[in-house]
Amino acid sequence: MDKKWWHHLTAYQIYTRSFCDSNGDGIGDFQGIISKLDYLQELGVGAIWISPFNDSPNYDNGYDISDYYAILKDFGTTEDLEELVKECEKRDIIVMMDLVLNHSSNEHPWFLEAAKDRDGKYHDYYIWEEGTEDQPPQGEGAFFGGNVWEWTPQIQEYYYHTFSIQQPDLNWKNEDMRKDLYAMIRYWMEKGIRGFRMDAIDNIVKNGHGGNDQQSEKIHTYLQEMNKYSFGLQDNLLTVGETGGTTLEMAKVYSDPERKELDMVFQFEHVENGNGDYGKWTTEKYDFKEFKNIMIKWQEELAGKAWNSLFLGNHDQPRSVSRFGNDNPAYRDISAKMLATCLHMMQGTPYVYQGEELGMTNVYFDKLEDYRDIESLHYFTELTETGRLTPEYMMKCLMLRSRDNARTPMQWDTSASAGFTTGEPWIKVNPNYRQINAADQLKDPDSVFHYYQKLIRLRKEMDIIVYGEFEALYRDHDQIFAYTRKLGSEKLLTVCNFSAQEAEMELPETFTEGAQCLITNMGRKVFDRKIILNPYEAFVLYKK
Ligand code: TEU
Ligand code: CA
Repeated sequence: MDKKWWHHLTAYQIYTRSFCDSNGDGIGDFQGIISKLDYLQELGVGAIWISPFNDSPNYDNGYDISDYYAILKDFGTTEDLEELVKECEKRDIIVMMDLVLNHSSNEHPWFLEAAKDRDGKYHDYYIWEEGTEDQPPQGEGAFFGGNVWEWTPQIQEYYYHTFSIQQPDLNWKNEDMRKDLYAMIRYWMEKGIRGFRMDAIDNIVKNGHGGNDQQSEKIHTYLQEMNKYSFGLQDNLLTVGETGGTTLEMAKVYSDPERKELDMVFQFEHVENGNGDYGKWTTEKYDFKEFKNIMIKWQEELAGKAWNSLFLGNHDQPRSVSRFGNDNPAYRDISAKMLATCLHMMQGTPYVYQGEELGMTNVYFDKLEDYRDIESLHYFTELTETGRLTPEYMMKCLMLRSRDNARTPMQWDTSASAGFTTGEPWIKVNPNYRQINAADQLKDPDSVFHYYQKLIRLRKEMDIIVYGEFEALYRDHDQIFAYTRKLGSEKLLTVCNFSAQEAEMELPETFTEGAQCLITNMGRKVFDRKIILNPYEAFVLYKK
């Protein structure tokens, strides 16, 4: 694998709205981010991916863009963004922008024009189908509401939307539309943006039967074109595609450096494991062995061919410690560190979601009125009104799986609203901020924060973590996730106990003598041949 400037870095995802509010309006903003850059520098991250910051009516918190060139007023101005980029440069951090190119807002001027006039230039920027008001075309259910087809009385046509009614899909078959998007990307590159996360990018090709063709060859053609006319023009950018439907085979194609598409993609197999009849709306826990197999498979299969992205949480997922670890106060910190160990010693680029580095947990709102997320509110209505799930059961699902779990304000300190805002936060703060917050953890050398800091530093310093060959151990064990990495004569062993019970293991021969412990979440000092792992224990041994 050819070496790339970004191979040693760890990225950090900022959900701006919930990160830090500088002016007391209850909404996080750019000046808030700027005020926390020293914190991020101390953590050691090399990139920040910021959630969409373009103008938007915010039906889906910015994932519905009404002006690709303007900054959402809640977040600040273009000057604030420029200042953010500059301040990041000083700290060796690149700013990655979230590009929402599968759809725009229904308030985007393109759409307003398109919905007025069948013969106008912008009509073809979206996807239309004739029909009558009571007879929509054939189509699947939309992600956040109703059918994918929505009626427009004024021109007697249906438009297509993968997500909510307020998010009409752009028509990628239209070359003018594509060129307008590429020009927009170049505009942000000139503003100093050094990376892009491509939202829902494998939805841009439709299958002609009211659905998306996430396996289409055409997606690759468009990505190559986009690469050529925008981010590929500079070699100092970093790109990652959000590809919810990607298979291993597709991922290899997307991120094959030779093909000039994307640097890497987010795959979702590991976070979708355990889904049921109604997708993620279930109270079932994830299946550890399946999870492990999926993680191993991606490590093995992409090795030498393409690059992995590594994540356990983001703004669409519940908090990783609540989901894959154990957020009971007795195990919270330990299991958060264990999960981080498991992920950060793998090959690929780790993405830390804001607050994960503190071990922030699910908020478990038990009142529907506390939820803000369009997806949660939509599915609550749809699944309970059709009688598929009872309201009581659906509330339990929301508590475990709602995207709002990840969207409560960042917990900075013990002051009111966790130091996130001096005003009224747009979504309630998790009351556990008195126990879990950045200020306390910065003072404590054993905190989850300092553990992440160490993992991030190790990746920066050690080639073996970046390039070492991966080999899984204990594949069938139902508590232990263990693997080695090898680079030349160097060897690395990662051991994690994913359970609340002790687990017995034997150290591989090579590591029984002369190995150095790089990191441990329990301060283990003795590494005998036979080891009884404590609940959620993790360690990494290194041998030269
Ligand atoms: O998500 C795409 C996507 O497929 C998600 O709907 C995901 O499967 C779901 O949220 C899991 O519950 C992206 C963004 O990350 C998300 O925040 C947006 O709502 C969505 O696109 C539409 O832009
Ligand atoms: Ca604000």
